[in-house]
Amino acid sequence: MEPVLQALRQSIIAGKKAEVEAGVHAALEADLPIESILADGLIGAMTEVGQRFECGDLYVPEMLVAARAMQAGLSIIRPRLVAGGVPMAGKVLIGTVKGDLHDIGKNLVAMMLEGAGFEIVDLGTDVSPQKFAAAVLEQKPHILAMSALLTTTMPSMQTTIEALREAGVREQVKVIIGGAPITEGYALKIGADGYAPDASRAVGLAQSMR
Ligand code: B1M
Repeated sequence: MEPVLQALRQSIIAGKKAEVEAGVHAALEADLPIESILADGLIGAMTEVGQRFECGDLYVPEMLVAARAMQAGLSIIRPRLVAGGVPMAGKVLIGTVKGDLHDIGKNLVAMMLEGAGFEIVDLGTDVSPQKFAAAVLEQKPHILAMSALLTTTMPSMQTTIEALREAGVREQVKVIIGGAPITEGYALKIGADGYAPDASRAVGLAQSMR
């Protein structure tokens, strides 16, 4: 890996926001591909943070500081991720499910979809099934995209699909899901219309639903 990306990773893991911002600018000035800055630098750092957390080498506060530093880096490349989209590919309502505060992956998916020309309505994190259903009624999106990062919160995706049925709007919207613990099999099991393992494949999936 390029030394500039190695350094960027270390700055994220150490939670040094100013260093991360400088590192992203340095990577852009070195003309490194945006995909590599994202995958090897930013996302790679969060994978390492997760591994260190599992080993007991890092704790929640450090994980939070690393996440903030990562988001600062992400916001610098945001204009490049969202540039050049064809407007109005469709409307996507997106959110992280109830009880779940992880939003980096969800934000990335939203940015990439926006870059592909989708109009985004972001409900944020900790979104209850009732709130998702009410927003589908009100916003009339083509697609509802849900994110979950915890095995304990993923069942809320199924509850949300049930809430859509109860509100009589299940047939009006395609439901797509993703997040680290989610699989294709889980999507099938709960009656979602599709699953994407990462942000770029979420774009392809959303495009295939229009
Ligand atoms: Co949390 N956390 N966390 N955490 N955290 C994980 C998820 C964990 C795997 C860490 C670990 O143990 N290795 C673990 C979950 C274990 C499990 O459920 N099996 C965990 C835990 C346990 C917890 C707490 C319970 C810790 C505690 O308090 N004891 C707690 C829960 C809080 C809550 O939500 N109620 C907690 C808290 C936090 C922080 C707040 C400190 C922070 C989040 C900050 C934030 O998001 N603003 C945090 C972080 C940073 C992580 C890790 C380290 C990194 C997550 C991340 O941002 N990854 C994570 C470990 C890991 O995932 N390796 C971990 C980068 C991001 C780009 O990837 O989100 O996977 P990801 O998104 C990808 C794909 O999944 C996909 O595309 C994205 C881009 O390619 N995708 C979609 C995501 N959503 C999609 C939706 C789609 C399609 C694709 O729709 C169609």
